[in-house]
Amino acid sequence: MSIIIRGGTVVTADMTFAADVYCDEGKIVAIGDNLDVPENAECIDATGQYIIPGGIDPHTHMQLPFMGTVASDDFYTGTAAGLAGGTTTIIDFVIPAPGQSLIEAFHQWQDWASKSAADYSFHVAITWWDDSVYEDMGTLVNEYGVNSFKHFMAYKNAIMADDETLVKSFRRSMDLGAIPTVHAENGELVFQLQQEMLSQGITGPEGHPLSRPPAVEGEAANRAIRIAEVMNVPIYVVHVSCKESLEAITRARNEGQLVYGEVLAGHLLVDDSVYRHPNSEFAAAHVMSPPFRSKDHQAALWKGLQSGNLQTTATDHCCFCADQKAAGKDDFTKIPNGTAGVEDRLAVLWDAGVNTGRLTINEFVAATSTNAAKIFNLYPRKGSVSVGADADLVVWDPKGTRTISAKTHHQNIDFNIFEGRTVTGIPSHTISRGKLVWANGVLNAVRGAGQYVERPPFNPMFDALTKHAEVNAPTAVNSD
Ligand code: DUC
Ligand code: ZN
Ligand code: ZN
Ligand code: ZN
Repeated sequence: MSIIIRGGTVVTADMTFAADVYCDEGKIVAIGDNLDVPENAECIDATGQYIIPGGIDPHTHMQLPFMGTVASDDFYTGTAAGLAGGTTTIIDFVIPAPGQSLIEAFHQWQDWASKSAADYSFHVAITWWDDSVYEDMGTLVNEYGVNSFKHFMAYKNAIMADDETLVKSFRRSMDLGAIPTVHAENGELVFQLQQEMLSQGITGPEGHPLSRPPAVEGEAANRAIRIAEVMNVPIYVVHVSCKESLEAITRARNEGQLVYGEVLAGHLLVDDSVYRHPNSEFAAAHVMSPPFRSKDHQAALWKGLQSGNLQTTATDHCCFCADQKAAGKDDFTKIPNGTAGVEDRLAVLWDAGVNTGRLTINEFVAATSTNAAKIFNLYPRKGSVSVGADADLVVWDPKGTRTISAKTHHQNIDFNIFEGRTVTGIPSHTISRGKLVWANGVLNAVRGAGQYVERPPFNPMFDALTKHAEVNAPTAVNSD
């Protein structure tokens, strides 16, 4: 099947131009004026609309076994919802159970993800250290197309990586040409503060943000960034939610360190008043880590995105329904952490970013797709509108509107953190690997159509970094 998109304006991270785009066999094969294409090509009229690269959500957790339950959106329902919202690639996380081999866990996730409707790739979490982890990291990079490793600095007594694990895994990542990423929260502080809240009789969801204040995140972000500095490895900080961690990133970038930061659509748009809501089920539905923050932090995050100190946007899509959240009704530390958003990210960021003048349309494309493709080595196959790239495209209608609601969304969750928000700017069509899967409100996601995308290691970037370290090596001080 081939598709010709006519009459639209192509928008990439660095260019805006009128052109037709022709896709065949899952690839973009021609871009230009009045393209001559086979008569049987399906034609999409994009007059008055933009043609942008499909969104890449670099942070999702489909069907994650977590905190005694399993996330309710599986790889099919979750990726299908993503396609309805213009996201054509996700990077999810393999999180080995304690003691489970990384390779075995990777195969387990591959099996679960085989029903994906959109393309997917994996970060792999390093949650403890031993010789088998060292070996398996090499296998994952060299044979399985994994070039990023995740470290949870929170979740003590579960998946928390201690400093030894961070140091050794960062060094191993550098040697392999993979990038370490961190969930930055000091897990010991969270644990102690949780005990304090419970002992004071604070058992409801309002205890969640009190046990995870911004300093807890700032400490961990700064520690991870300093460890990366000493190990001379680039680092990516996931879900930056507050000024403290943004400041740690900004300082390091200003000193020439290769540090990247991700911000969630939820953290940009939802504030911490949700935890003071009189209905504790509503508050529990917003329990995620790091928690939603006050408006001054949100303003700082927008500036971080505008200035380029934060490069990517994600969702941390990890759905739990009300009956699952109820496991923590008498103890907030047992509420499964996570909120949804894979379907809504592009629209809410367009509405709150482009429509307000905070972001240009090109910056929007960079922040929702291209930058993630570059940082995780998917570019230009993903994140671009160029000949030879995968035909993952969105026809974006800047005038279309939608009122977001759990009643109409495609995500398998009974709640939406953006409930009632009316957005202007929506995908009219989504093309995934050359197939039209979303057209004017009709979803045609195909179970199993998504493919695993390998991400090779980053030799050029790491070679450059090694040279940079040599140039900057301290020289002997002459004593006279
Ligand atoms: N935070 C969440 O809210 N859910 C999944 C994992 C995480 O770090
Ligand atoms: Zn996290
Ligand atoms: Zn330097
Ligand atoms: Zn996460």
